[in-house]
Amino acid sequence: MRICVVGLGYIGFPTACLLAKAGHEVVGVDTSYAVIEQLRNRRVHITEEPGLGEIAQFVLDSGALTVSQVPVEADAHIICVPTPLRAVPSMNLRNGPIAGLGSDAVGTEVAATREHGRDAGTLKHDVTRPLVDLSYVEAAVHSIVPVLRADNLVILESTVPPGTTEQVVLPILESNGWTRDKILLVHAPERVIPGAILREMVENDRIVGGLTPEAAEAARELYASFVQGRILTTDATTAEFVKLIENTYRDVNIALANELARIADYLGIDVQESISLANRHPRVNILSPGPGVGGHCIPVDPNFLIERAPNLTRLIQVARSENDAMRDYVVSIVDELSKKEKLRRWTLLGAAYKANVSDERNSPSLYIADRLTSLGYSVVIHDPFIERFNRPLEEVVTEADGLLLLTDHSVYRNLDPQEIANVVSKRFIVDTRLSLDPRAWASQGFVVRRVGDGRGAALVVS
Ligand code: SAJ
Repeated sequence: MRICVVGLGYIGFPTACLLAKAGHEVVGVDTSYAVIEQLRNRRVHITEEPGLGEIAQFVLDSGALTVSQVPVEADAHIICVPTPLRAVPSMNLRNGPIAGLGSDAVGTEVAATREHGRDAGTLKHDVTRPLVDLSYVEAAVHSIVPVLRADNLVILESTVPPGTTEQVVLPILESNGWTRDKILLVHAPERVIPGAILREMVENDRIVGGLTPEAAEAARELYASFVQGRILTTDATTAEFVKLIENTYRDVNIALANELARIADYLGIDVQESISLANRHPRVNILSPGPGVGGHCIPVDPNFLIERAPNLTRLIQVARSENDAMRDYVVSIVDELSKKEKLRRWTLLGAAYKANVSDERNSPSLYIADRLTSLGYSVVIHDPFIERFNRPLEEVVTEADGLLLLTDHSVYRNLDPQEIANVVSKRFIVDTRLSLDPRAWASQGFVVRRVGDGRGAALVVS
């Protein structure tokens, strides 16, 4: 089959590579001249996903994957472009749970701009623009129109609000003469986790939602060429909804863990121990607390549901607020400790939104750094995965009054507290991920504050 993959980002590029490896003739399309040039020169632009470099090199060298800045004629077109929010609404509990998406927003189109600094957390909206930015999807659909042929398969993989395939994509095709009986239109959401994209793309079950059963069946056959998991067919709007509820489920579950962390602090117990004991129950699986939820998916996708059904998403909105509020909770812990112990210089360990990736989109770390700076602290950020924060660790901790662990990169878990103790100015460490061994650090004279461990405000071993 000849397949055109539109959008060569974290989803489109691995998809194109796997399809090419499975024997298809694949043309990868991206509007970025830089990406296309790099790939034409056989240099892979996504470097950190395990296994991707090797497969990409193989399919580029063999010619199974070629690239182009514009779509070409093909049997199938797969659209994998971003669907960002115009800004991530920051729903701070202090501002009320719905912050700009309240009942007066029902039936209106809402857009958001997040304020920075002290007032971050309020959501200002411009009622003339939708919150979700579908312009990349629309542009991608328009871009394939000139090369469409009868019975082409058109698959939208981008995460979108329920109804988008039928109410946004189809009308663009219809206005160019491609009705649903002439084209096979499908939504097949990507569901892979950054850090294990390639493995999950092959092993995970796949949801395929067709505008017609024939369309779903055609897409099922295409994915079967590289997917080992089950391929389950449904209608397009259900597939859109399923993708959103998966990420919403995770957001709500993390919000519960974060709330439990604050309760545990208040009650003087250890949330980590409590969650791990509760999870021994066969039907309980609580996730882990942390400094908040980042990335381009989980803090974003629940808003697609909130926007469509503002009055029916109270729990989802409160969960978003809880997770955002966690960042301020961390700031208040650092501020309180600093005032008590006269600490001024903080080194933040980790800027990426989660362990062992270089992605800093919506990372709680950056918000926390911003807030601490605005409170007058001197802040240094370290992250071995992000070039501008990748300085020798010894250099960034030297003369720090306190260390704040925000991302649980493996390298931090393996730090030697004794070595760090020799270079810091004062020995204080706040662990927001509950990933360090508190006794090892305390034995080197550190005062250890674990967020969610209320057994004594801080652990000190003399
Ligand atoms: N986090 C916690 N506690 C946890 C788990 C995660 O605080 O117990 C935080 C992380 O630190 C991070 C954020 O949540 O800041 C999101 O990380 P993640 O690993 O939960 O998810 P993503 O955003 O990397 O990928 C998610 C995945 N969705 C689900 O697991 C339901 C992935 O499968 C999706 O394909 C991806 O979103 C996406 O593209 O939508």
